[in-house]
Parts: sequence; C-alpha cells; structure tokens
Amino acid sequence: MDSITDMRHIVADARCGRGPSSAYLEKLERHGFVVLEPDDEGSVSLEDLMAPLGVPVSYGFGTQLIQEQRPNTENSQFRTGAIPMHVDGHLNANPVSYIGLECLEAPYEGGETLVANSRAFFAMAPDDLVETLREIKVEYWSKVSGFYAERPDGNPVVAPVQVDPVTGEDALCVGVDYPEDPSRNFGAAVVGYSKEQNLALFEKLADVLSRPEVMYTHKWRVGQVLIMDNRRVVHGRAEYPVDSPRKVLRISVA
Ligand SMILES: O=C(O)CCC(=O)C(=O)O
Repeated sequence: MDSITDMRHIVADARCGRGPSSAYLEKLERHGFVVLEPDDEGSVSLEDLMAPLGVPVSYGFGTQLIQEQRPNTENSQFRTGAIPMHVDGHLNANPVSYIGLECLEAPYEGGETLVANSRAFFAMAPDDLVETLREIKVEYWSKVSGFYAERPDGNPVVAPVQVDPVTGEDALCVGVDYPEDPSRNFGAAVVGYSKEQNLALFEKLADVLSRPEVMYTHKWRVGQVLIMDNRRVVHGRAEYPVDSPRKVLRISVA
C-alpha cells in the first residue's frame, strides 16, 4: 500500500479552509472526501459549498436533514448507536452523488463520522473477498417510514463493486448489515445467501473497512464541514453517549 492509497497519509492533504477561496473542490476530486475548517476569511454556507456539486436531493423529509437525537424515534439515524458502513441513496428514489455534513454541535465523546476509501479498501482486501464481491448482488430494504422518498421499483438489488466515475477504478458500493442490529433503519442481504453466509461476508467486509489504512475517523468540531463523494467512499458513524449533544446538518446533492 502506498501513500496515495493509505488513508493515514491521505487525511493530511484532504483538508482546507472553508472560506471563499477554498480549494475544496480540487481536494474532493483528488481524494473522494475533504474536511473544511472554519476560516478567518469567513465561512461559506453548506448550501453554497454543495451548489457546484449538484442539485439538492429530496428525501421524505426534504433536502436538508438535521441529524440529532430525537425522542421515540423508529429511525436509527436519530439514535446514538453506531451506524454501520454504507453508501447513501440505495433506498431513496433519488440517487446521491455527494454528501455534505456540517457540525452545529459537537459530541464531547464519540459520534465520529467514519470514512472508508474504496481505493484503500481494494488495496487491502484479500483476493478471495474481492472475487466474491464481484460475483454477488445485495438486496436492501427499508425498516422506517417517511424518511426515504419511496422508490417506485421495489427493493434495490445492487452489485457491490461499481466503477469510480472519476478514475474508472473499482468502487465499493455497499451497505453493511453488521453487526446485526434489528433496530437499524435498513436491512441488507446477499441474494441467495443463508443468514450465516451473509453475516460471515459482512463481518469480513466490516473488518477490512475498519482498518486504519482504509478508514478515517473524523472527530467533529463545531464549524467543520465534511464532504464525501458517495460513489468513491463508504461512510458510517461511531456511537456516542445519550447525554452528549451532537447536531449535524446534512445536504446531499446529485
Ligand atoms: O451522522 C453521521 O455522521 C453520518 C450519518 C450517516 O451515516 C448518514 O447520513 O448516512
């Protein structure tokens, strides 16, 4: 694994200011994600930062989501538990190209956003895992109502290896249902696999995705923005304490 592939090296360059002359678009294209820090020059709004990347994507809630704890929710997005690694948009009628997150309130502990790079994943993953991924398809289903804009064509069935639109390389396009969590807001299963085969595959995937060479763990500070190319990185969230604040604004575009 070289320094262009290893996330531990990439993160240093995948950062810039959030002011009007920010180089974020170039860094996003280079790395598939970028972290923008509050800037003395002034901070461009998340809406304006996302505008050159596409048109806001509509979900059941509209185009802007406040991610925070909500009482009595059925949706794991609004609880404090971990969210396993996934790409966005499988269950939404409208696909997602880029995801922008802005920290409005930072957790005092945990709640990091996890970003795993496809290029690093394919450099690290054992050959037999990659071979398997090329042969299978994964079905996804929603367990919540009102969150996604409902797809007219039923549950999506998606090949986990796709083509990176920027580099033409392999891109991992998957949602991991591991560890098994019945209260998660979506389910995923490999078509034709038994429950045991499914868990074994997701465990292997989750293991490679969580290696430090593959995954960047972003600890939030208020005013930071993280933009991810949903076609080039997989993301998730670490759990955080129920008595901790955490408020993140999300705008996705396509
Ligand atoms: O809250 C986060 O950091 C990410 C949440 C997430 O996984 C998502 O918005 O799809």
